[in-house]
Amino acid sequence: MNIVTVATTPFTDQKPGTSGLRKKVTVFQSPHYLENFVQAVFDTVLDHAMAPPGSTLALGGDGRYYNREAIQVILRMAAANGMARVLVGQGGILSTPAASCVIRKYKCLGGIILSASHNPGGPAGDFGIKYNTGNGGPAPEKITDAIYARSRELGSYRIVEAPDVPLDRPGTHALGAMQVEVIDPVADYAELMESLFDFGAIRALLAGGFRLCFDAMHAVTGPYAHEILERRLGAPAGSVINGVPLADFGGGHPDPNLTYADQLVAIMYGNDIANPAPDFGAASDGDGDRNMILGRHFFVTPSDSLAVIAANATLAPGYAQGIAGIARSMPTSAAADRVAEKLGVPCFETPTGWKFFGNLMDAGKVTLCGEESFGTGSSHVREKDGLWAVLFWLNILASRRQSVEQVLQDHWAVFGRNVYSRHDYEGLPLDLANGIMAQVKERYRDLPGRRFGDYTVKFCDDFSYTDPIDGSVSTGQGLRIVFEDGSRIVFRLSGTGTEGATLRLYLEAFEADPARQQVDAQQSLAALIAIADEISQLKARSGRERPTVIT
Ligand code: VG1
Ligand code: CO
Repeated sequence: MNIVTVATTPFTDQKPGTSGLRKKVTVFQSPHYLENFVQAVFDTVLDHAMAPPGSTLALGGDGRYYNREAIQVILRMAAANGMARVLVGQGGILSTPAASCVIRKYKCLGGIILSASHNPGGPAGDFGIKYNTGNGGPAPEKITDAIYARSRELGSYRIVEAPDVPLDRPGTHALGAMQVEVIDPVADYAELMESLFDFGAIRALLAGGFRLCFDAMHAVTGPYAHEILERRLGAPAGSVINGVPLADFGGGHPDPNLTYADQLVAIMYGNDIANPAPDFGAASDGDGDRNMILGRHFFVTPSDSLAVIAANATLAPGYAQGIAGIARSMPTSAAADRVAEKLGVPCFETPTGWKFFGNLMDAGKVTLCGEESFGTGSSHVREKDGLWAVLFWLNILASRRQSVEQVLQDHWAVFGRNVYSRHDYEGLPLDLANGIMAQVKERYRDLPGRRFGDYTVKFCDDFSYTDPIDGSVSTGQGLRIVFEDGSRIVFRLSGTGTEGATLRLYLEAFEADPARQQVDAQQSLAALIAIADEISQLKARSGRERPTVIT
């Protein structure tokens, strides 16, 4: 088979963000764009050489528009770069956590995951690509920086000339000297889930009339949820909605939050006496790594979800021995810290993005990790894992025999409540967003010690992190304003968007008084919201009356 070396010129914008390289589909479709980035990945991880003999790569994506075309290109380039074998999900599909599972189980050199996660898809939507290392986790900054550097000097890429590999049925195919194994994308993952959770107890819960609704949002988790929730656990057919993956997610925004998962929210907050809302609701995102947990008429913030899972971890067989520690991203609330303290295990605070958890999990320092952005996971893989979180919750509910709301009330009664919310201002002009961040930083000089009503500023900083395992330092990870009582305001610019800038405002206040724990979060946080606006002048400067999304 013919290996061709194609001359190319570098693109200057192939810097991976919070989670891989994300651009408009049209950008990825422009000549050489995808190929350049893939060659930069191979050059970096293979150190500009060919793959070592016997190397296996895992490959799959969330099925969004351009997934199939990109898979074929990557297969041809993998063959040309000396890969011995590629494990590719049937139809080119692998959820992000399933890809992580496959990389680990089959001891792959690494994996390439095609996804722009929660970003919309379709011809006018977004596409994304990221590299995961042999531990199954997203490449750390050291590697993504090297990929970016390589992309800026690239003069050519290697690809074989060959027809498309048939991907719609499991089987093995030769592509030059490389073997392509088309694998069932669900089987390995489902088996791993059965090893962690008490499927018998969950089956009994569901058989007893407990009703659930899982919204796959026409994204990748449809087949996983049908197999695990309906087939293996016996939830009635129809418990999984929007379960057919579509290349454009049915025109929706596959982000499991109260705004975009509106169909599920309507079901869970329904008031029809003849047809009461289900006991449990959940949704997942484009690539299956995020989760939203709902009870009947009740929303669980992702920060609380992490804390509840930690506090109840030993109820699940896979965690019966207890947890080694917890890690959370900086903007995530400190609810998990309180649980860690009670359990006597360490809690780490990392920058935003799952890639910062990998070293801690590899070193055995933490078992559970979480982000406020609907991400929860554990060391069973090295990605956040949407269905895993859903199963953990079902396991907890099956053991405790309480409603979701009761579980939270009990939790807050013991640990207090970290009232939390995130306000996103999407699609701001880049200069404007940078200007607002600069303005906040400028205020740093006179903020410490200043009083705003009941709140006095204790300190403010630009969060930076030194990885306790490899000593690498990440700076500029979010502007924190922390008050004497531990309440916080954080400003941060998103690193996953493809249009303008998204400014995220994170708000957290601690409420120890059970009588006031029931108050709506936006009400409890009203004073902090006003302080954030006073400091940043966000509303006046952006001309926006309210955030695009509140979670
Ligand atoms: C967002 C979230 C972050 C998450 C990242 C990837 O990043 O805030 O917590 O790790 O998305 O999630 P940013 O930079 O836009 O705030 V996923 O499910 O899109 O891979
Ligand atoms: Co995702």
